[in-house]
Amino acid sequence: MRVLLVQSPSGRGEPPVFPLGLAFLAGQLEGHEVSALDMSVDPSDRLREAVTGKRPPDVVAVSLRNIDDSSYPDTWSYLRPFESMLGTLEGWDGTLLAGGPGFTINAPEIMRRYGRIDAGVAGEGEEILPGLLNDPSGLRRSRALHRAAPVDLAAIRPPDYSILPLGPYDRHFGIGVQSRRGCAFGCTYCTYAFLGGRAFRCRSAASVAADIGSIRSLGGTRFMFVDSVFDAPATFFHELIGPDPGISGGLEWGAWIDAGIPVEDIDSMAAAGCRKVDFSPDAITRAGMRRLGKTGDFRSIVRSVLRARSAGMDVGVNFFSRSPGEGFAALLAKFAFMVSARLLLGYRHTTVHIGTIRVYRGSRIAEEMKADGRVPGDCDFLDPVFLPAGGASGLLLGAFQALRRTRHV
Ligand code: B12
Repeated sequence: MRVLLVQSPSGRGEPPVFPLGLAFLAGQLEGHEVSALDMSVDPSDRLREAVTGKRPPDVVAVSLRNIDDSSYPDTWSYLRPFESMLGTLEGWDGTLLAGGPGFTINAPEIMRRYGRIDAGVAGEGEEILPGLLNDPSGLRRSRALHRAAPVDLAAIRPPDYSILPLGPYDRHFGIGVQSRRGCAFGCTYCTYAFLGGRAFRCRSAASVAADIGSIRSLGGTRFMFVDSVFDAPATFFHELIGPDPGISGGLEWGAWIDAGIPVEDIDSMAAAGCRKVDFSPDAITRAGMRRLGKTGDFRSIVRSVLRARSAGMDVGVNFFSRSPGEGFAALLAKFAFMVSARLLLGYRHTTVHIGTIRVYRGSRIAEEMKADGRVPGDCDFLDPVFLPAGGASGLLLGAFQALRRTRHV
């Protein structure tokens, strides 16, 4: 069977992200003739040529990674380029399968909106896809939405990083490595538990090290753990970064970590080659963090940021402009943190992002908003719903965004 794996286009010039989900799928497709295209990197002619050429694919398996960029107030929709990509497939008579994180969050609505999708998979595709490929013509126009259960990570084969050249991805974010799925933290706005389950499922440290070895042997120089919180669970974290076998094999890497991480663990990460850490406290007050379902406090953010910078890492910190239980004073504190951290700890090496909560289907906030009538009970959140800052906070944020736009022109 000829299978073409396609990452949906971003539709604008932004740094591309290696299609790790497709690499995992490719790893399971032994016996098939597999090729891949990333529409964010390859011009759309390549897809047209592939489907109109002498040996067109029997199946196109498209990964819809993003729905929108969750930016407020100027939101970029990735569905428009996705739709024009579907147009490119007109005239091709094969089976179109869709999946991916963006797809999974809003699978029923996306299936309804885009009639060209023959069948969709919400969830992890490794176990279900090989079976679906046994009878692709049976899937043609079936319009079936398959819900895939979380896979047994010990039973699947490793991702195939050779599906695409790594160069375009390596120089931006680095290549994605996944050491676990799911998330045991119950942050109210987040989709990760919806996508991967409410507990961490860990791969073996040896298979993670083998992935990093593959990246290195394919010429990659940097990687990034795509895991929700790299330092949890602690035993697995220590197994990964422990001195033996040593995780990075000389490559630089980055990860998201919890601000409550013991500081010695930050040092161990630096010793293991980590060059970038990101924190998402999201709120700045203890009460605000609890309302978002988070542990931690401001002191632990400061302590961890300082330690990471003194260990030589770049640091990113993410906040929301408005989060439940926080008002104007908290927003001022976030700006004060942004300015002081960047000026005192290195402007280029310390980034602080103040974003807006984009409410997703499957998150706890979405359910609360339906229950208390802030959105209609049948709201699917595919067209973006935000929790923007209002009043004085909204004005301050608007002024900051305007200033930033002038600086970027
Ligand atoms: C890591 C990550 C990043 C990293 C990527 C780093 C890297 N080097 O890879 C960074 C920080 C760069 C990033 C950026 C962005 N991200 Co991001 N990211 C993630 C995260 C946490 C993991 C993605 C991942 O690698 N998963 C691991 C792979 C193995 O899983 P997968 O892709 O889901 O694939 C599996 C299944 O989906 C399925 N599958 C996938 N494709 C297909 C196709 C078929 C046919 C089938 C059958 C199955 C199938 O099988 C695969 C294997 O199980 C997800 C959240 C999450 N938990 O998924 C958000 C997520 C994908 N990101 C999201 C967003 C919004 C963005 C940005 C737009 C943010 C921004 N404002 O800039 C950008 C877009 C960048 C771009 N050009 O695409 C959203 C997308 C949904 C949406 N809101 O539109 C997510 C879901 C987070 C969220 N808010 O809910 N991201």
